[in-house]
Amino acid sequence: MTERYYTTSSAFLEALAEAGIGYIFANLGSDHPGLIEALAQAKADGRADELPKLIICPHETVALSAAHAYAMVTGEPQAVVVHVDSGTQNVGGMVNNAMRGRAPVLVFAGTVPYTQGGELPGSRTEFIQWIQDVRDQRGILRNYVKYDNELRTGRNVKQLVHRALQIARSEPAGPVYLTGAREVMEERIEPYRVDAAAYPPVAPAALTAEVTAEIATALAGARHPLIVTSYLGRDPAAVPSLVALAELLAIPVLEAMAYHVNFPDDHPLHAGFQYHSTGQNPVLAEADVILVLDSDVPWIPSVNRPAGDAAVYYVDIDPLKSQMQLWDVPARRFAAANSKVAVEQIAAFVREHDLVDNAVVAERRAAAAARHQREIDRREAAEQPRDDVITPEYLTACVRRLLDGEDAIVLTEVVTNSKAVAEHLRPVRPGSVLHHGGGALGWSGGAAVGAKLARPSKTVVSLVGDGSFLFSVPSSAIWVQGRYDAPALTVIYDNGGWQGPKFSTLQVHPAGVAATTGEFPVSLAPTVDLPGVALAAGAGFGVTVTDPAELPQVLKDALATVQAGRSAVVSVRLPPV
Ligand SMILES: Cc1ncc(C[n+]2csc(CCOP(=O)(O)OP(=O)(O)O)c2C)c(N)n1
Ligand SMILES: [Mg+2]
Repeated sequence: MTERYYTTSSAFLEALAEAGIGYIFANLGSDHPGLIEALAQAKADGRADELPKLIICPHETVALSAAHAYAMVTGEPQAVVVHVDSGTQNVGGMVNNAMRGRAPVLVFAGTVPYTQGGELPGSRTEFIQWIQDVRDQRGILRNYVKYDNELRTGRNVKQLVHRALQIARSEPAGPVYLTGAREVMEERIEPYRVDAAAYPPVAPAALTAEVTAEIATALAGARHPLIVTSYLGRDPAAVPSLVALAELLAIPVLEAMAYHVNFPDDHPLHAGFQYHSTGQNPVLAEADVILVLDSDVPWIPSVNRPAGDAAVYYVDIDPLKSQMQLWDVPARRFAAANSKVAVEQIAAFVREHDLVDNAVVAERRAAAAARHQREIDRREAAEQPRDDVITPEYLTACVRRLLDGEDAIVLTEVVTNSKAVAEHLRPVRPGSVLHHGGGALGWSGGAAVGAKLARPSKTVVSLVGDGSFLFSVPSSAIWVQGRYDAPALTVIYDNGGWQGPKFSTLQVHPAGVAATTGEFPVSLAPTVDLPGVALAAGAGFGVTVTDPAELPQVLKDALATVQAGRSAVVSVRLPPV
């Protein structure tokens, strides 16, 4: 027996701190007495600052999305602690988001004790420990994590934490899952140290010289080269490198299913945003050489695809999407590389080999600039206010003007209004817009907490659909925002329901009975008082807006509330689904 109280739980918490983790987003249960005792012990010893701070989240959706957004903003993982199988199931869809969004997060859950007669400290004491005893708890998350393992002793818990974090942080980054039984977490051990610096993420991968030459030569020789990207801007430092390559050869950049600032929207080479299209994109059709950089879905071939003879080059750290069952994008070359490194290599090759044909480049630049200007004119017309309704375009323009000059991080979860938001928010600052990158709605409430804790000096704004707002467990999210001094402005694009499934039905059955009778079960009437939910959970401001003329002032008042330290929710009524 050691002198000092020190258990697996103490070592686990120390390892997180030694790895640079400042926050544990936690929802606790009967599996956590070891952690609770270790934290209390550290506080009693005056060492609380040496361990991560617990952020209590009344719902696990909030916990994981907060850790996800924190990692997106900083590049650094945080931890999530949840309760056995039940809490693990409640992180639910948010782990799909962390996986697809390539966010490093360490999720830990206890398991029920494996002794029942008091054989070991931590042995079963509560009936629920039989009820929560399932065959494969780790299997709940195995579809979504890069690594899962069970802590079996405190004597190597630090090595396992660092290994899990090293895997989580290495590209493609993603969540990892550890479990530990109550007896293991109670095990008394000798304090020990492990050097966290010896577990760095894998260094960025580069293109080979041959592939660099092949892509650079193809782009330089193309008549209509095109770059398609979806999430290169997850690394804000990659954006200037992409701009440099695009400018060098006057290559237009098309953002496909993009929710980040991959390329500044005000740049003449910005070739627009491609979301769920119903028709062929002319820029894509015209291209003869296409470099796809960091994209899961560069186009949807049933509605929109490149010309059959276009030469496609695919660069992504995971170019074959081995975690997707069906994925089929024919290309001339696939290369696994860090996209920032790759575009810098391609640009360097072009310069070193003097591949720029100035006349061709100038002509292309002029054509792109003219197209960009037409696009800006079209958007300006679309965002003009109307007397009768608030359009998503006008609403987004109001948000853009509100945030002009503001150092803001904008989280988006607006589903069918994604294109309107991208086109009218017109973001230019890399890293200023975040989206989970996954398939599960309900991220933005918790994500706002993570973004604000990561960058306390910034203003955090969430733009969300009404359905997405309800998915995000708003009572829990707003409460956490209030308790941990992480205020956010939430603007709800309230179209009274779920436009998404209606859109899907119309795509498959454009002239079906649902379409002709209007029988779509997607309305969320009678309307929930969405700002009222937020007010009840502690928000300082909650208003529903129906009048286009009132909108700018309400948004200003809401922002002022956030800047004074309390969360604000503005629900804006759009034409109903
Ligand atoms: C967790 C989860 N459940 C269900 C869905 C399916 N889904 C996709 S879009 C959508 C509607 C979302 O509503 P809202 O946020 O109001 O956006 P809108 O479709 O109205 O633009 C739903 C339910 C999902 N993506 N994630
Ligand atoms: Mg909606």
